[in-house]
Amino acid sequence: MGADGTSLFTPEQLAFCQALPKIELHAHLNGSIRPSTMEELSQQLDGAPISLPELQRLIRQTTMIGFHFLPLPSASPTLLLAASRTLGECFKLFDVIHRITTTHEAIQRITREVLEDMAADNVVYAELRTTPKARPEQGMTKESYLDAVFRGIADYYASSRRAADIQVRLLLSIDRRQSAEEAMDTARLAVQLKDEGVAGLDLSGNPSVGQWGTWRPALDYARQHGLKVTVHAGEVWNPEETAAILAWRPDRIGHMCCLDETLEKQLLDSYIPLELCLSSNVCTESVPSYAAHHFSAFHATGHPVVLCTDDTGVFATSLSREYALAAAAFGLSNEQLTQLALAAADYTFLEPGEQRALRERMEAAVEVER
Ligand code: 6MZ
Repeated sequence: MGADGTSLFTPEQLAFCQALPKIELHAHLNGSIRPSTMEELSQQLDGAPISLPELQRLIRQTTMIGFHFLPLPSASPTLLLAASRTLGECFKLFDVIHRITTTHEAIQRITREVLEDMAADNVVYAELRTTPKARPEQGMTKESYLDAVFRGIADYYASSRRAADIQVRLLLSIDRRQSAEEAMDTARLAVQLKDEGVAGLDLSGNPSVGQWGTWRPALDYARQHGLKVTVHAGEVWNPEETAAILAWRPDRIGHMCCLDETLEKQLLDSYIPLELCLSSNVCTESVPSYAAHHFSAFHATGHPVVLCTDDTGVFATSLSREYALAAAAFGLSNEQLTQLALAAADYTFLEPGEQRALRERMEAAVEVER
């Protein structure tokens, strides 16, 4: 198996998945940064520039993993991060990424590029999530951070010939390192920006940090004000928290790798849609292998599941690649892959009429391919 996992599926499987119109419901903005942009931004920092060697050193030091240049057929040699780091190492890497994406310009740029990459991968609808950040030393408030994200989206629509192909909504993330007050600020901001394309709130961040009770009032507030809520749960073994999250009934749940029989039954009974990220879970060792991933068991029971990428930049993946991995690991037919992609429309945080329109648009695109 290559470091990028390409030998895990056939070129035909990947080509089919690339042609499939797809929905991305779990993608973190900063984790989806292009590695080439990461390298460039690291060299453009004012004040304390981080050169590539320094960045590599930092990454090796924090994750014991280096960069690998892999030649890709359609592009110049591309910088990929080797896959396989534990969750703790992964969160140190996010801190490194956050050190090089501190300006409004950087946030605007990575937002545009993430949308370009998704559109090129035939993603027709995306809910992009990010933690609004205040950086007083950069003159950045949570509001101005989000303005930069909105400008990045506008830049994408202004510059792309295929602009109409991808519809975007934002989810604001609460980081588990944040206090109840900071979480509430983010929830208020999300409610204020409902008409600007913010569809919901997300709880994410290092799963070994913090307590569910801290952020729950903010999630309650968002829900009471008509926003949808998705929560990362069960990324590590924490049965009390996972049970409490299930009892709260988020509109969607991410990961759910670490479950016992009771929790699994509770989840199945809840029918809450699951956002599943194969590469992320395998790379961080939240699950032992693709073949052992819980996608298969949940999909087989008819539980609502949607394949997502999590962090394309960190895990060197794309949504097509995630579909191809699932095709190969679980023996999914092209028809099953198509139904999986179409079903995701029902789990978006769009209004029911918008969900139907999205599904019809996807069905029309699938017909053209047939
Ligand atoms: C939990 C994750 C994550 O918000 O700065 N994030 N949270 N589990 C994961 N699995 C690997 N991957 C990413 O994007 C980066 C942030 O998203 C969350 C972390 O809080 C990370 O700092 P933004 O755009």
